Amino acid sequence: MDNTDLFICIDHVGLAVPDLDDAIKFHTEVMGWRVLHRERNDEQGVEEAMIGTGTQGAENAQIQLLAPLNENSTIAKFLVKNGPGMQQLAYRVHDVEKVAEALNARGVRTLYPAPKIGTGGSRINFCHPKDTGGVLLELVEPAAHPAH
Ligand code: MC0
Repeated sequence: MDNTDLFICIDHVGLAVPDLDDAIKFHTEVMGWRVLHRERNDEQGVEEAMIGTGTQGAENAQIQLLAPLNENSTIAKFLVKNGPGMQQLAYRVHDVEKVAEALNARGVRTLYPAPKIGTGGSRINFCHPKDTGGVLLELVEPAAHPAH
């Protein structure tokens, strides 16, 4: 299996931010992007917004702004340790279980035994940053009919 069987494209780059509204203000008013989607994910402990132009092709990567919902959130811990900045790189995949299995067989640990729910009803897992050269790599299988 080569990587074209595993990955479709870069889905998004996730940025840890202390305050979602402040970050949206910067990325829209200063950088000129638009908010494409916003949601709260209690299981992941985040309030998030997807940022982009809205006119791109479906395979153009978006920017994901991730703010912590509470101090136990992985994003809160990341902010304490590193400050605001790039927290994750997300690869879009056809089949998250198949990709996790293939990567596990190549010695890359995934964080969850089964996929969890991510942005817009997607199915997600993560590769441990210690196995990927220091990058928290998310695997995203988009929902067939994304939730808005
Ligand atoms: C931790 N490390 C990282 C890292 N987080 N390295 C690169 N990028 C990151 N984001 C490194 C630390 O520097 C440390 O290395 C080692 O990993 C252990 O870190 P820790 O500070 O002790 O933290 P842990 O072990 O408690 O948690 C790290 C872990 C966690 C990756 C397991 O962040 C996690 O479960 N992440 C996946 C879930 C997530 O990120 N959810 C928020 C986004 P040293 O060398 O110091 O030992 S939700 C999302 O993304 C959803 C909504 C979506 O897109 O659909």
